[in-house]
Amino acid sequence: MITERTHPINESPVWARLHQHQRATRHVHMRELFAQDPLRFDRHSLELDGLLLDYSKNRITDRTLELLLELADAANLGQWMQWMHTGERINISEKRAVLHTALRLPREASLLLDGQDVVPQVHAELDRMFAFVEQVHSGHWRGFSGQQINRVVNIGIGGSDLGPLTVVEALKPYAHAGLAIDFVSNVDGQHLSQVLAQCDPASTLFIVASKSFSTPETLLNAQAARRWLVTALGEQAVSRHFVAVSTSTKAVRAFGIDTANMFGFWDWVGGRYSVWSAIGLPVALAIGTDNFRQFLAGGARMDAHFFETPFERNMPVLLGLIGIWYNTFYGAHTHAIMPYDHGLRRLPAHIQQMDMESNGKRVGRCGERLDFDTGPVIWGEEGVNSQHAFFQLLHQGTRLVPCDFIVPMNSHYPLDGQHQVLVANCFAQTEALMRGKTEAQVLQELAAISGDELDMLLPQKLFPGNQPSNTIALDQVTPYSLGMLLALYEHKVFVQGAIWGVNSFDQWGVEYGKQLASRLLDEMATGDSGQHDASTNGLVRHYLERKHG
Ligand code: G6Q
Repeated sequence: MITERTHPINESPVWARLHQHQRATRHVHMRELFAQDPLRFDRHSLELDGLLLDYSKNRITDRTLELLLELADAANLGQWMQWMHTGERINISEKRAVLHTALRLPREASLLLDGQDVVPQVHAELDRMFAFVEQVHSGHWRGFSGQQINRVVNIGIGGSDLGPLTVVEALKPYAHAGLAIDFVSNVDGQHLSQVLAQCDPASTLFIVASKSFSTPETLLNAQAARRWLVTALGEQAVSRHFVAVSTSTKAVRAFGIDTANMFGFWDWVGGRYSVWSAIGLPVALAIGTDNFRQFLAGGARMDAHFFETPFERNMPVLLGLIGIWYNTFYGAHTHAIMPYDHGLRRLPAHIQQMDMESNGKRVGRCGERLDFDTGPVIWGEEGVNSQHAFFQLLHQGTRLVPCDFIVPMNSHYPLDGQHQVLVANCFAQTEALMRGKTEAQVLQELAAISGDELDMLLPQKLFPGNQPSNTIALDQVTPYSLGMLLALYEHKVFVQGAIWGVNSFDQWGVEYGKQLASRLLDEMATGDSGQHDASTNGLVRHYLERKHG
């Protein structure tokens, strides 16, 4: 097992050299870099199977990249990639391998974990899942009273929700006709109630998705859905209307779901990396098995690129390093993700979870304290809409906010040239953020004004520019390209975690959250306002006094 404590990366000589380099180059404007090098786009963009990554609009020079690549070597990135790839237990605190990439391996591949080949297990489970999907689609799997299933409700939260939800939304153009898919995650009764109001019990299938099968929000929603179904159709209907996805057969059985209707996965698949496993069941039901295979193939294509390409041409490595350049050496606290595609609107939330749960850590892999900032705050919204909302701050605020723009070159819904408007908006934003608007330009615009009014308006109409962005252009959002895109971000997060020296695959903060509410719940049930701080005690008392009934 890998437990060897290494020197924190900020003690490596290249760390100090990167700080010096940042101080020496921080006033260089990207406008100058583009002016000096007409081939900057060609030199700083990469293409892989219809996915273009343009990273030229970044505050980087050849020297920056050289130093960042040295940083990757100093952190032993290649070794960590190899360890992940071959199933070493790199999730040290939980003593687990990290093998979501094995979920995307072709049937003929092989990968040994503790002497056992995991690939046949992965494909056996995929085959079971695909057979089930075919049964539902063909109408062989029917509801208890003989009706065909026309609505699926996935009950899960966190990794058992966001990944599949993002993919189902993004791939709506591939949706199987006659099957609606809903997702219920929040324990707030609104969520389930509003979805159930749309459902007919006789034709609804529930997927209870939980790796642990012990997450209270999911189990409470699942129990409520079960009561709703039993009230309408009786106890015997449960086995035709409930399936489970989990790593725990015992917990699924204890909940009362027939384990013949359970699809499994393994402890070496982290929740936020699990959409490629049986957690992807709602995706497979939505888009069909061939499309799901394409999604896996896209992920596998990015894996091959990641594991086999030299770092200087490796998309996830470059994205990770450039992110570290801003986060660590410029002190940028956040990173924005802007999909210019309505279907991809949940992508920022999915990447937010993937990144912030993985790298939101303050200690190193072996528990050592880290004296530098790690994972950034990831945020974002769909493009165009956000231009009319928060882009003001990006253009003229005081903060450095690196952005990723994600845009398909072709739409499934082109609507008379509207897609071109979308693409033009996306590119124009990246240009404006990079270029800004100079004093000379503003003076020209304000030629008719002078004196105090000019003094007042001039600074307000200036745009500093030099705001960095990456643009990821997909030929079209397809199962394959989406697979590549998600795997690209998974590996970017891995690269950053490996360099900062954190364990990107545990999540004690989430576990803590799971424990916190239970004590308060007990106290609320007994009417005891508890022994907390004055604020928490006061809030509990307030709730107990004000709640109806
Ligand atoms: C993901 C996290 C977390 C998890 C949820 C749901 O990596 O571990 O978001 O997915 O807490 O957990 P279960 O799938 O076990 O219900």
